[in-house]
Amino acid sequence: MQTILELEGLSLPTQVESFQPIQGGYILRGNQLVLIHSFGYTKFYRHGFHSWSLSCWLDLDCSLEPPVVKPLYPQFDHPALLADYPFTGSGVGALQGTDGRILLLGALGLDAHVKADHQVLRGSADPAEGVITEWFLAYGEEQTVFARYAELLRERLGTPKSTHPWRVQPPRVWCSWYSVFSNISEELIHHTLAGLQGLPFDVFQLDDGWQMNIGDWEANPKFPSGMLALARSIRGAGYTPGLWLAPLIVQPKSSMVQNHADWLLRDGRGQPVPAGHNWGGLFYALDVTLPAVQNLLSELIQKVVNWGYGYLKLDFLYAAALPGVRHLDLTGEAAFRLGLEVMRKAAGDAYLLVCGAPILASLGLADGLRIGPDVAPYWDNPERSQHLHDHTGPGTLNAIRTCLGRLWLRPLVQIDPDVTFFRTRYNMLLPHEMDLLRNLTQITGFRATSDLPFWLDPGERQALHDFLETSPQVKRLSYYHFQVGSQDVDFEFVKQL
Ligand code: 9PG
Repeated sequence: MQTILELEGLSLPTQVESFQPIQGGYILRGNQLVLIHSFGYTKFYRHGFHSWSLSCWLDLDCSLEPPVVKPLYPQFDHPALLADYPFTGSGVGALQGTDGRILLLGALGLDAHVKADHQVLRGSADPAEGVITEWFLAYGEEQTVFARYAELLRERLGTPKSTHPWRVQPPRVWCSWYSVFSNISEELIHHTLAGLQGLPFDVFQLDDGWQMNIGDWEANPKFPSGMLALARSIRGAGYTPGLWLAPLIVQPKSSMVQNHADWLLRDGRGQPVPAGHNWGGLFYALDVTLPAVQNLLSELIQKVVNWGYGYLKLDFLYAAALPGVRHLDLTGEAAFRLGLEVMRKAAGDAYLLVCGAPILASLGLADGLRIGPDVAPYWDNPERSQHLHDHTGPGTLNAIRTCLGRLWLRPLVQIDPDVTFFRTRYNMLLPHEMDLLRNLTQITGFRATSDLPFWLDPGERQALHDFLETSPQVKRLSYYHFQVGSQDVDFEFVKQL
């Protein structure tokens, strides 16, 4: 039906199946919504598909070009959002009104996209047959409107049921990735554990580099004593063992692909769906709607939990939500959520940090959610950001920008901005850049680092110690401005794209 919605002094010609006022705005129903606005070339809030995807406010008249490198597209964003890049949103989008307030359109279900131009705000959803998607529409102060949207999402998607003390205060994590990347070994882990003694971390997390292949989740020859023995050593040192896995993707050389090619997510022509390019080649996604794949996921998670890992970083999860033809007739995010539910159940009380993960579809199941791209010990890589138009690549600027755009998720899930740095060794960040990242971490409350203890001088080690011991008061003064303890923090630089 066509109607004119009256909202906080706005009159919005709208095409919708039905609508109903609710505290703070309207609930709209429809799989193809059209709203005519009169804001012209204003600012648009874009919300990317998964952890690494660009999320920030953009000028509708800016000329942000789509990323250049096509084989990496799945790692950047959802294909439907890249097709109309950049004025698209996964689940939610918003426009700034002439008085500075914002008009938010946010789906309350999965597999929904928002799109805008200087005249129209659209919502489109692709739910299961016969289902009509519900949306929240509101006009108001940015923080109020996002808070109300988050509340409605929580009613629909829940929050994790865990009674773990980490529900109150996220764990403090040492992660191996941002110092040695995949060059981890049993020896280095033992050496690092010894060096960390006295630093109040909760979790010691091994990242990528321990496994045989992506898809073959057994220890490689760099871990001759095996993963169970390693977990014992980590626990013996006083930390909860943490482990990285990418359970929903597979490398072509993995025994999983060799033996079970029928488990791969496929396109309409029966070809495996490429899920990205990394580890020296392309990789594929699993069809998580297959009972055999669900068994495999359940067994994998139980196996690593039984080894003794109580904190699992589940990475590259977006792959299972890509468009494709599935055993069950489910759309991408709904299928992914089914897979995550299976892993949640198998994990029991273990903490699940999801990464490279579809955002809305992870809510209520994940304990922690990475909300931005990888940080790096440098500010930006202009070859990638400027010349290849990719703002999802590793770098501190990219990470800060997208994390800032996702702070509204904090009431729903623990939000992980990625690690922060204390070392000056092997680090090109300037002191004020390190400060900005550290302040972002305090704003999210999720504290982690990858610095090797023997890279830190005594002052840096002390700074890390203090950081782990204190949580300063945080006040958001505006979208870009914060007070963190006694420091005024200005993130306005992220506007420059
Ligand atoms: C391990 C890492 C770390 C890191 C994750 C993830 O090719 N890519 O586009 C690409 C994107 C992200 C990425 C790696 C590759 O990082 O975010 O914390 O766990 O995997 O491989």
